[in-house]
Amino acid sequence: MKPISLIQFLIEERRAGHINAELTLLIEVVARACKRIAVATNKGAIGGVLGEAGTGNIQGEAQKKLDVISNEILLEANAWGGQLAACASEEMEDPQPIPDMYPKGNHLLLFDPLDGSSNIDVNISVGTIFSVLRCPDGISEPKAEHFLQPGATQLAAGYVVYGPATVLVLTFGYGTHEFTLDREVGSFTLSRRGIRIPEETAEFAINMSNQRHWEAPMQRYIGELLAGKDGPRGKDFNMRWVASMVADVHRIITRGGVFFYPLDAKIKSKGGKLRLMYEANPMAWIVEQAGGAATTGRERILDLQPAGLHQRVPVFLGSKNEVDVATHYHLQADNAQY
Ligand code: AFP
Repeated sequence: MKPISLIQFLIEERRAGHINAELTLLIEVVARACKRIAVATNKGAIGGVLGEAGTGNIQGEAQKKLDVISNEILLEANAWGGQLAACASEEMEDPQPIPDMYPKGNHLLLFDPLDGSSNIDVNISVGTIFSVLRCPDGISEPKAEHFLQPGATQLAAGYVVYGPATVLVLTFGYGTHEFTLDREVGSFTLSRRGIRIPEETAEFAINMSNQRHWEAPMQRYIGELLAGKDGPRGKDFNMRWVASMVADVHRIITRGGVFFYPLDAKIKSKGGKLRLMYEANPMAWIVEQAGGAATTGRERILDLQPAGLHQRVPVFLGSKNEVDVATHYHLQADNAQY
């Protein structure tokens, strides 16, 4: 079968009325920027891109050099692209306006420029996560409040994994699709169309070192998985944890599984670990469009009304049946019907 390039796929989606011309170009610009980030990450130590940048971000985290480089690549590419009214990043406190010298568009772009950056120096897969929203009508200088739209209103969501292969996964609300970077040609090529996540799974991902801090329903749920076939679930479960959400989610998109970053006593005051606008929302939509589910343990993530640009939430996502069981245990504990 003749390979289908990303631009060909986007033009097909446009002809099908799933996306418009502006969104087609915007995704092309983001994909091109991610190709440049792939080149930078692949260089590793010989590119001088490893290690700390010596600066901190709005999350109070020490920035890695590649956090800063990836952020700048995405900002620069999208400044002149012409499709955006503004963008927002995990690495910046406030939204970034489009410089006046460039034409503006009516889209808002949010991104985590390099997810899993604590894994960079040890050469484990990292990635970029992005989400596209519509800029509210009549708003020429978008502020943070204009980005606070529920995940269900996203126009596009995607991530790129910089691993053994560089892979882009994308949704516009018409299924979830995967593209692999053909380094010889320099373009993303469709490698899987209409991905489906199996509803059943025997593989879970969670940072077990936080177990003592978890809520009781999470202790119960994971306890039952660990009890295996002799326990109430009657089957054995295996565990994986990469500590790069993009890599853990890509494994689930590829072979099923369930991923948790629950609320725990350590992060309760922050509302969770993962960021709603540029981690949870895009990943939730990608997973749902592939037949999976995504909740906070109590609510569907895509229905949440965001309260802040850098808001954190608990995340349960992946194979539907396991997300349902874990969510049911939390609501049961809260005496609410799921
Ligand atoms: P960094 O980007 O700071 O490495 O954080 C990665 C992340 O946001 C997400 O990708 C992982 O799932 C999660 O944090 C890992 O958290 P732990 O370090 O607590 O395992």
